[in-house]
Amino acid sequence: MTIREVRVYRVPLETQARYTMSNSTVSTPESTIVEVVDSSGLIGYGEACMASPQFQPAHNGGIRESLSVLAPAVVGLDPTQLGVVNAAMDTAMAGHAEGKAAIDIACWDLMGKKLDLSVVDLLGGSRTAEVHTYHVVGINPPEVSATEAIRLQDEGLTHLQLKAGGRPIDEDIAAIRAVADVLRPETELTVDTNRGWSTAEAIQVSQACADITMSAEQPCATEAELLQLKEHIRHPLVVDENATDLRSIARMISSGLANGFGLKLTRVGGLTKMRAVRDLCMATRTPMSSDDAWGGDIIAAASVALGATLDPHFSRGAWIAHPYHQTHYDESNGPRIEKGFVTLPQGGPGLGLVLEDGQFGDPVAVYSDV
Ligand code: 0XW
Ligand code: MG
Repeated sequence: MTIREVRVYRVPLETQARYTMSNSTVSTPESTIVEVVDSSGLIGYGEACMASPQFQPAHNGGIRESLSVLAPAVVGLDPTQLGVVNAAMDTAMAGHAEGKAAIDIACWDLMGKKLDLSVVDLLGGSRTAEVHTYHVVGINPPEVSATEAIRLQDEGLTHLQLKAGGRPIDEDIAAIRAVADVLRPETELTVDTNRGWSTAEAIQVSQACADITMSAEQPCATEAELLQLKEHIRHPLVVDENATDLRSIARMISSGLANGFGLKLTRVGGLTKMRAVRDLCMATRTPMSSDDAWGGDIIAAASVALGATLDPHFSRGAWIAHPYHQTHYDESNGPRIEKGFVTLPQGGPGLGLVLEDGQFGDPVAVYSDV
């Protein structure tokens, strides 16, 4: 079994429920879908989609360009030998974890289809009956955020991620207080600043909200700043944007900096690399989420598959972009959120999605062994 062809597609995702982060607004990102085709004609699917040009240092057009180097490096390899596939991509090109992730995920899907097993089973099996998710409450006036928090809890959400940053901290503090006032006992609150505060601002907000049970996610831009503020803040620190690979994650666990992580499959380079991160986080009892920046059913299915394999006690859930856009590649099996939990696709082996040959239109590029 070898990789015969890699096809690349560009798929815009119409976003209706726009949301704002400290430094960006998500509008209509263009997803990149990858089909990895083996010598028997079986197809595995992968996907990478950046939410905005600011969140993750990658560009949707750049992901497709990176595939012009990465795809030829894997054509002819056995897609089930994921160590070899990943080593070939890392040798061909430094960085560009997003393009590597799309190919890696497609190989997992292909391997599942070949072996008639789900990706969840290939990753070690499900540790939970249901994978919980969290929902973003965007940057808004306090009363708007509180109303949104009430609506989401009415829908069954028990994990809320309130965005902050990019405005005077008094406004952030007022929004945190307004949301905290309407939180139900079972709801967990994370305040995610997406790198938006200075260390002084992060310390001031944390101290002003010392009476509120919440976590502070990525309050400042760099690991050095997080180290500086760590001993002065009153809340557990969750690292997102600075958690880029196994090495940085290991360092932030062993230094005691991170109390948890918001992890993105495409930022660490796919399921193979995320599996190693998962094992490290679970061995060190460090909570993590299994998310991505944005995207459709394929990346959502991969995120929830890995999310299902986490020890529930140390799982921060799996985030998917679906509630924010209306696109499903597979109407019946695409992951959906029901009462705060994400459904796992049940359409068959691999990622569990049923996708039609040709449904993404004409490929923007094809890399093959002929
Ligand atoms: C909410 N997310 C998982 C998706 C967005 O793109 C950003 C991210 C976060 O936690 O910052
Ligand atoms: Mg975050």
